[in-house]
Amino acid sequence: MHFQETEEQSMIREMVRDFAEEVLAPTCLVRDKNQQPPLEEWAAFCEYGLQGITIPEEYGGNPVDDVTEAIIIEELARVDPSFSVFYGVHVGLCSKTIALHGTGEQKEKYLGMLAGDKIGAYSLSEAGAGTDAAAMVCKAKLSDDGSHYLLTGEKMWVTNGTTADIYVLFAKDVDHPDYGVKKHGGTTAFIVEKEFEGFSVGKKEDKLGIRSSDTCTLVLENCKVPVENVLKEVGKGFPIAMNALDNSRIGIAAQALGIAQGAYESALKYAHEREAFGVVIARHQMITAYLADMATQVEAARLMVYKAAWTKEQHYHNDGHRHSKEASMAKLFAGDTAMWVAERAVQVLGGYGYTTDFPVERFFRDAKITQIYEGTQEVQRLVIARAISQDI
Ligand code: COS
Repeated sequence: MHFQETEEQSMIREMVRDFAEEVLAPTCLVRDKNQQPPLEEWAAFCEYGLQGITIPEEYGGNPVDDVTEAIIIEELARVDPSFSVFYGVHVGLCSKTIALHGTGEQKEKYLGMLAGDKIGAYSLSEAGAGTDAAAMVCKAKLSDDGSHYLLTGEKMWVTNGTTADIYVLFAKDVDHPDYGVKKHGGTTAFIVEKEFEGFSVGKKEDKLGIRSSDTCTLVLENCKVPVENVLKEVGKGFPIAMNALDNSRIGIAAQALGIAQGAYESALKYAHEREAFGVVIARHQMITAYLADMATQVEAARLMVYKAAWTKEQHYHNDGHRHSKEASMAKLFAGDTAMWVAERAVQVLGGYGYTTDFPVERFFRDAKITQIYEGTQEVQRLVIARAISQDI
């Protein structure tokens, strides 16, 4: 066991950190205020080729290991949490899911685009099916001539929903033998293009945090999806959805880690500059203790996130086991750490921390979502509890 980054990981970390500080930092506050998606920044980021890290080389990608994926997301979130989730959904929930479950033709067609400048999204949740994903009611029905499915219903909480070109989207095939028998019966994963007939973008949410990442509903009105766009097999979509979440919960944990790191660094810097009672406030014992606790929590979260990413890598390549427990533990711990550290950071800055003059105010708002999306902290506890019960 060793805890050192590889040379390649350090090189990529440095490259992403430079990009985040030079390109994302100058615009992130304005984008946050205006709820403006980072499209220009995305185009600039695509120059590095890192949009294809979950895509095999034969389809135009530049694959990296799972720890490196976490490092990239962490570094983006350290400066701009909105951009990190924009990116994490593209590489994790969308591209990776197609890479894992797609046919040769699907990979040829869609991964090539996603390794280029097209944006990916993932759409599972609905108004009445967030935590209880199997309760989804969006329906799919095969056309009379068998050439396509017609999808109807409304999806919700879709990250990159307004900006994406390609969606991995879930609906239930009403003619599947398991439909209405099993709770998730008939659930099918489809690859949907924005231009498909009957597809439209609905309401865009006005959010507390990660405001430069767009979140919206999708409206499906007899949306026409060719049969060749079914991922894997009709009725086999629920495990695909769950596996995608196991993967991307590590991405959210990495985002939370980056938020905690960014908030901690802002507080540390401020505490060494700001004077009160004749000394910098970092020399006041209470602030010193806060900073020590923040540094410790961030480091503990980092260990859990990288361990979960490493476990995912081992399972995919070696034994095929699930990494649900490690992913949910990392997401649970790192999400709570992000919230706690961001709150402490605001406290260290006092009144200044409550203003938009310093980034801790944004980190504080952004941190909250890491306790909510990709399954609330309550869902993570449920997944962990189920996994540890199977261990005995
Ligand atoms: N990987 C692969 N397959 C999985 C899996 C995983 N991690 N977890 C469950 N499955 C499979 C099960 O094996 C089962 O398959 P069979 O019916 O063939 O036996 C099926 O999926 C149903 O599993 P289960 O009964 O455990 O599902 P539940 O309805 O109880 O759902 C939770 C469990 C709550 C964990 C799930 O609904 C969930 O993760 N919800 C949160 C969703 C979420 O994060 N949404 C927000 C972001 S997406 S926009």
